[in-house]
Amino acid sequence: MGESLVYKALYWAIIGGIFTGIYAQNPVNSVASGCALSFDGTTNRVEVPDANSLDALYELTLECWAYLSPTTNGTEVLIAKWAWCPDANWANSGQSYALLQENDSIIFLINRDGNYYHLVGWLYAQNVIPSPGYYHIAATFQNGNVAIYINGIKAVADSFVIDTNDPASTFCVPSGSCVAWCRGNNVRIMWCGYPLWNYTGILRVEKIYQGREKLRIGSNWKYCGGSGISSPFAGTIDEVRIWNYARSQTEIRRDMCRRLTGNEPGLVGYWRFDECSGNIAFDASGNGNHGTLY
Ligand SMILES: [Ca+2]
Repeated sequence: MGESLVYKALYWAIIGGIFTGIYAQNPVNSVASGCALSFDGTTNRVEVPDANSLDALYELTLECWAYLSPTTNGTEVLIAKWAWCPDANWANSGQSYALLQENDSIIFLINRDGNYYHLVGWLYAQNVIPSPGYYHIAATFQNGNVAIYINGIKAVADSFVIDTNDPASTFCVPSGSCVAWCRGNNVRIMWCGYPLWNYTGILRVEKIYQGREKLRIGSNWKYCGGSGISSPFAGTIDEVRIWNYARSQTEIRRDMCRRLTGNEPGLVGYWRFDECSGNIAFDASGNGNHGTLY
């Protein structure tokens, strides 16, 4: 899509006081949120260059506010450091972590090995977007223990450890070159290009690949058959925060309805989207992870 300054100016949506509704539910330090970013579901996205500060290894928390509707156009990306398909040079790409929406579900992905779907843990929080509205979404990872919080309440918690010999585990996705083992409806570990259906033992995604892919908000990038947008988000996103440790529910609830100073320990990326114009989303964490709007 061609872009113009006018287009970029219109790209910002003024959303005053979006935390008001949640305030009644979670009365903790609520403040007006300033501006938010409105994504068109086609090409809009924020791209942040890869940086060591955005690499997680054993712990991570992703957070944002978003206006979500229970019906999506397939999978839509909230936050992703992820390329669906390998490019010509894996050194500049890879899959690390992603937070997605798919209809009324939120999905948290961690890739242990970085290459195309090589041992990816999926955590599903299902039926958590019952109606259109603003939601606070948080996902935490700690040595394979994972959780998703909706509006500060833990919606699902599990681990990316599946014992294929456990009767509770099932071989669940025999599709194409990608296969997966599942435990219940909430956890899946997937591998592409490997006969996982023959695997017996323990599958474990206990750490995160430190890839060289950009961080993107509102889309990830695909290299399948060339460059292009994959899984673009339609809706509004605000207050994106990335932490280098797994935050507790207490911490998530304490801070979800207030502006951070940016100096909080472990905060490695913090985008308030309060510039309200222009094409740069500044990182308020002090790590210089500024994003560009497209
Ligand atoms: Ca904001």
